[in-house]
Amino acid sequence: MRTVPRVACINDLSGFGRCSLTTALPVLSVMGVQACPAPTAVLSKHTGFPQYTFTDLTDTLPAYFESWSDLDFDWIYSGFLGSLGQIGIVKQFFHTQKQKNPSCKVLLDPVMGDDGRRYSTYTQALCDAMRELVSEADVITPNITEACLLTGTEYRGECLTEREAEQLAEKLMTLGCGAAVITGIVQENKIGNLTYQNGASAYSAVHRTECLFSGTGDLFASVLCGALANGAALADAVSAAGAFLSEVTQDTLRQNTPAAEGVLLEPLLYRLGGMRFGTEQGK
Ligand code: PXL
Repeated sequence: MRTVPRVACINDLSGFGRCSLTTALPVLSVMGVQACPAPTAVLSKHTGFPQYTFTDLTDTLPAYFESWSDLDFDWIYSGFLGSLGQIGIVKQFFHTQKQKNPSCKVLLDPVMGDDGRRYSTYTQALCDAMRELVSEADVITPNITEACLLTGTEYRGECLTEREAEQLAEKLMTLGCGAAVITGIVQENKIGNLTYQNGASAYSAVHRTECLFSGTGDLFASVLCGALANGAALADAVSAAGAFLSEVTQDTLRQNTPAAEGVLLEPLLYRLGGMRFGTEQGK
């Protein structure tokens, strides 16, 4: 590992609403990770707002990645993919990078929907292609909606028992990923994440706020990525991300800001800078 781990962040740039790259870049930087953005689309606001502009950058990506072919990354963190062609290009980038550096790992956040619904830009064909991309990932972080879309499971709300979540994770594992973290599992006043790796699952939960803020999945995956890139074991990275998210959402709720503007991570970002993680070795 380099002194400063290097991560390729494939995600959109949304000018307003705290999500994707505007979340990933500050989080990774404060965690001591070099975050290299590859923007998949530029939006004036994220798609949760009533109006926004959307500029698809698929055509720019092949040359962008080609110019990165002399670089190698410790992790690739892939988020919102805005078109079908993009998924193929990203898959090729995974292959090229893994060939260059066999220890390069892929964290894939299959950003497809939330609360039982697909995002407005997300077609069935995109869902199918995302399912294939999952097979290339070392770790995936779907919420329940995304886990259902990926596995063809009927969505029955955010409340799942640990056993139901484990069964959903087992289905995800059949898609070929190395590990799966299902986020946002609701149990009464708690919200939890189920991690499935090496044939076993672990569940951890934190206090839940009533309000559903935009971009929480991006914040979770970004902190997770920062921890993993620093050598944390997956279970420790999941706990760190869950705990940080809980703090930030509770703080945001007190400020009473519109849910679409996302969680107010700025005042608490500095806390991520103090986190220290052990290495995977010996765990
Ligand atoms: O937070 C996920 C996300 C990422 N990128 C874009 C989005 C959303 C959710 O609405 O619209 C563009």
